[in-house]
Amino acid sequence: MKLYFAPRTRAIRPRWLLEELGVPYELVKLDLARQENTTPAYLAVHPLGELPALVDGEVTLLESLAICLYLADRFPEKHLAPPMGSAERGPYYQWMAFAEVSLDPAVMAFYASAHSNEELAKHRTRLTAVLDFITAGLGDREFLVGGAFTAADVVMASILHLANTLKLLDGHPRLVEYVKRHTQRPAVRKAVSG
Ligand SMILES: N[C@@H](CCC(=O)N[C@@H](CS)C(=O)NCC(=O)O)C(=O)O
Repeated sequence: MKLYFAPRTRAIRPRWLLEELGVPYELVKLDLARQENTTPAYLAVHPLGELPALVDGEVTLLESLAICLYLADRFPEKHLAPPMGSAERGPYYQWMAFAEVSLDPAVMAFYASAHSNEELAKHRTRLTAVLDFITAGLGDREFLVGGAFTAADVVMASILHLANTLKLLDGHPRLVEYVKRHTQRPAVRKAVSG
């Protein structure tokens, strides 16, 4: 299995998950500053020249969320996804999708973009509603789904970590705790190294 990767990108999410799974994989590092993601060789893997991409035998996969869903199911014995058809499978899909489709854009609205005060207030209202929903969903639990760490925590904590770095989690102390707890995992240290 080959993961195309660059530091400080969404490729950290599948790399973190691969480290949690503890399965062998080849890390192919691309230097974005040197535009190694626009070579014909990489464009043959990912036509948009974006990271991450995963190649697993005959399967080439794009989109960090799809790669995380695929990897967690690919190794069911590692228990990083609730069993297919179980009651926890629904909330697992919900949190995976909510993190990517609702939280990520609400955070990215504050990342390196210029907005009028009016736009900023709109983005802030939206982000607060999104963060309130996650806080309520998490309740007093350590993990998003059931009583165990899953790939949903990898995706959610990765995005919340960026939000925390941008100081967007003030007022959501439970989420700050959640990010701190999960980003201290040994797999994260490996995923962000080198
Ligand atoms: N929705 C895609 C987004 C992929 C994406 O935009 N990746 C960025 C890094 S986070 C990238 O490769 N940008 C290319 C560049 O900066 O030149 C995913 O989650 O995989």
